[in-house]
Amino acid sequence: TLLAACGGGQVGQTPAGDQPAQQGNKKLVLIPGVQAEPFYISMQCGAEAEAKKLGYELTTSAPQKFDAAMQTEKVNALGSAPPAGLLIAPTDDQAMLAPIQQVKNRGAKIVEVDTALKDTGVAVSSISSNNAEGGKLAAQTLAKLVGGKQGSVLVLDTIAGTSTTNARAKGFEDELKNHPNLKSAGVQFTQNEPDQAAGKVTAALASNPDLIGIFATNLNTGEGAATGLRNAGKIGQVNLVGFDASPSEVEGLRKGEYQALIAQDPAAIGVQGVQQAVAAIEGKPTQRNITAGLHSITKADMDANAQYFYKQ
Ligand code: T6T
Repeated sequence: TLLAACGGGQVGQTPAGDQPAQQGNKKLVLIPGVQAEPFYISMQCGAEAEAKKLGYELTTSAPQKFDAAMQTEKVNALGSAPPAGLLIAPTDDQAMLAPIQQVKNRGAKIVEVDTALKDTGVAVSSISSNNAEGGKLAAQTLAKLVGGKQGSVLVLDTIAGTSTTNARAKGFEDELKNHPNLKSAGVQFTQNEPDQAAGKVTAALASNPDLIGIFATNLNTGEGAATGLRNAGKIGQVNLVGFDASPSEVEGLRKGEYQALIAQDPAAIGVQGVQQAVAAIEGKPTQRNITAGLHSITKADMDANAQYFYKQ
């Protein structure tokens, strides 16, 4: 479990009067992809504040690693009397289907936050960035950064089956076709481990001497990419476009290790996740798909965009 440094946010009062429908079960559980990670901490902060506002109690139960087996244990631990609502970021778009379906069968309303299952029939709502669009935005940002220069570009994805980063990589590769000066050096999986990402960068630099850009599809791939470039003395020579805006990525942007970051709005995903879960529990209308905002940030405009930086 993690203690989020949520601080500060205005938390509303429990509404008096209105009694929600379901037999007094006011419990919500958030199961993020992994513990102690700024994206999910920011999501948790948003979710906790909104739950409090709506008179619900939200607890978070996070796996130690971004791993479907570890996340399945957390889901199974909800047992036979699950919360009224489960907000979950499935770490695998197929392997997490059966355990989540079981919680649903036991009466919980399921809301997907960030990642999603392939099977769209389980959750009442999914709240996510437009990840394909984020990948496209990353390619356009990179194209702008290199000007007309020719060269190859590498994509660092996390794990096959992670709906979000897989969609970002695909969105990026699709958009590359509109920039003939940029040649794809391929998409590499990194198991969401910074060390693996660093190793893939070292290898790509060796096999592609013309490497001019890297798209890191999330926080850990970005941190690993920066390490790989640093080790090779290539910081600033190879443009690094990252995804997310963790404190360490923001620091990297300031130092010139990243040339741009595509920030998500994880707190808004948490807030809307709670709203959808509560609506479903109380028999009110829900919205099947909700898209959260994305923001491309460079060093030049980073101070004006500080509201998009994640909490730790
Ligand atoms: O990029 C986010 C999230 O959107 C993705 O699904 C997994 O990685 C992060 O949590 C960042 O590490």
